[in-house]
Amino acid sequence: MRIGMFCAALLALATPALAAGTGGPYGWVQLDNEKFDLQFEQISDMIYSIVPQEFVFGDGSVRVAGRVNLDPSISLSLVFTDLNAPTSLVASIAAPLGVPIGVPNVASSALSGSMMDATGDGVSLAPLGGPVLEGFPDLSMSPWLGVGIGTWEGHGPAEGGATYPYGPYAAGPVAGPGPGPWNWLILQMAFKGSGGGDEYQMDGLIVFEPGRNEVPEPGALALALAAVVPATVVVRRKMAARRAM
Ligand SMILES: [Ca+2]
Repeated sequence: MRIGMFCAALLALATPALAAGTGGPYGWVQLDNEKFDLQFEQISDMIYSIVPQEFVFGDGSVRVAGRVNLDPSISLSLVFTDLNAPTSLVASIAAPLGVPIGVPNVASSALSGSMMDATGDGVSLAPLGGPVLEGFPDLSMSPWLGVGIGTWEGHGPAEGGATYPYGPYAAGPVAGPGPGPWNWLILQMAFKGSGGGDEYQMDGLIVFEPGRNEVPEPGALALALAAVVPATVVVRRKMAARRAM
């Protein structure tokens, strides 16, 4: 029941943009009912970067960075400032696979971040009915890759500016879905903030590995995780520069 409700919610949020495919990866970030498309820059045959930029919404702002490997994996780093009332954020990135993936296959995920309580009245991060981060192998957003991670976390009143870690969470490697062949990898991150200027810094990663009978070594996930860091550093540097101004 709960899974069904979550899928329905994801479909309602995700279907319009994901219906409009192009040759490369594409994606968007949405706050409540307001949405912006992400921009991508091709680095090599299989690698794209998510162009680091800031989107200013009526109820907050989101800075993004990240990387898409059509081989495939997707990393997304974002910083979300939630102004006014609590706001729902959904970010979705779809990558066409360089080579379709059948079975067997394996999937992994990782998610970590932090949350800052702007005014000291408490801060929370709430999933929108399912995991904060999940991957999908098809534009229909079904099935899941089975590596959904990220749960509710919150903290009560404290000093304004108090910052707390979120996670870290990780899942996999696990056997991914069949039968395929799958032609897409989709990363979706979705959660609700606590408003009032509270700020969320999130790093998410989804890895989908084709054609292996054995799950990859944990070290492979660690290496992939390391690729997330530079994107985050870019965002943090930009934020630091802005604050210094
Ligand atoms: Ca707060």
